Amino acid sequence: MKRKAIITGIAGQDGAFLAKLLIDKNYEVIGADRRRVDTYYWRLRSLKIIDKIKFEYFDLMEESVINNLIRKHKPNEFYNLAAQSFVKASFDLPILTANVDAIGVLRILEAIRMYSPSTRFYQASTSEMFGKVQEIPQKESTPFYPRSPYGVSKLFAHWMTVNYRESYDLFASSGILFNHESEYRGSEFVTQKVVENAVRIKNGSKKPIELGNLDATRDWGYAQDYVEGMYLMLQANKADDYILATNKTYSVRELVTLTFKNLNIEIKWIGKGINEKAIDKKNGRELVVINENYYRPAEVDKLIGDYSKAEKDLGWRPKTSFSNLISIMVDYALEREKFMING
Ligand code: NAP
Ligand code: G4F
Repeated sequence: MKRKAIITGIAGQDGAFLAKLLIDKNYEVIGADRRRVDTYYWRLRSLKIIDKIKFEYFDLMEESVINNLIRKHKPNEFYNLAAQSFVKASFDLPILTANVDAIGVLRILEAIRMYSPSTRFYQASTSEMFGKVQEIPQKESTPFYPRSPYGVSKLFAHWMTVNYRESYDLFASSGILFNHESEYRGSEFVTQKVVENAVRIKNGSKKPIELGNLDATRDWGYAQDYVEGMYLMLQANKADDYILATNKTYSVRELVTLTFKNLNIEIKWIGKGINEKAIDKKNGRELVVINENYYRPAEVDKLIGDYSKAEKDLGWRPKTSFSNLISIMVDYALEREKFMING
């Protein structure tokens, strides 16, 4: 018998990589999502797995759909990757974010408890829950201090996952994942925004990249490595919470410098605060300027994760360095731009 897994958010970055991993392991994969548009599935198409997935309509706001989905399939594993995942947007959409990212997860846990208590559940928790960090590096035992409606909502979902594990003996694990990026990252996140716009500049665009806080530092890994960790969490002997991270951190400024270096453009930083900018060392052209609209009402300044528990219990460790990650993203963006220009 094939094992069956439901993946919510299957059309997103992690959903696509996880679906590929499970299909390669001969799982029956049910993709739970809320649209039926060709362009929506570009990641699944690019990975050549779209024909191997069965799709079901799903929205984290829609309780009856969640109940029916779990009652119908009673999957071996349920990976909840769906979320309003953009931190900046959560300041403008706090109620929607809480409804989707917090209560939505409770809807799934309740459905599993009622209709399929042997289903193993994975919750996509986040380093954003550490927010104003109380310890460096952050471990599973580090106290949380979220700094955005997104972080607060995810923290509710995290504790609900722990609570259902302890109260009802569900196999419910929470993966506290630090930032992970890839060629499939959404364009609103800073790595992809920098990579795509730097490639356009390389190809002749005169428009400088507008960014917010350059001082924020993130522990950036490669998404393909991280979905392996999700899978391992649900194969373990017992459910638990695990950090997946690289234990290295870089600033947004360093991200920009490295991206342009990959495109053979050497940059120089000049000015301070909102007047800081990056210029091309060769000709003085402006490449990056600050736009205050990209600042957040409250910021998470320094994220760096300790993944030693995942390494010890699951045998997981990150395989891709930050510089390899940026090379992968730049190469893919260059190819895509070529395709867009030449057809
Ligand atoms: P992503 O690319 O933004 O994918 C999120 C998916 O969730 C999208 O397919 C989105 O569909 C779907 N979604 C949004 N609202 C929904 C709703 N109400 N009902 C059903 N589906 C909905 O995110 P990702 O980077 O793959 O991240 C996967 C998960 O890990 C998310 O929960 C995220 O919060 C969490 N996480 C990510 C990172 C990271 O660095 N990538 C780190 C820690 C945790 P639409 O396109 O229709 O909106
Ligand atoms: O790329 P970001 O938008 O990612 P952020 O906020 O760290 O959230 C991502 O990682 C979380 C894990 O920690 C996930 F839970 C979440 O779902 C998402 O995947 O921003 C990274 C940093 C921030 O400090 C931001 O202020 O980059 C800074 N930044 C500076 N200028 C910018 C920009 N971020 C964006 N998106 N756009 C800018 O122009």
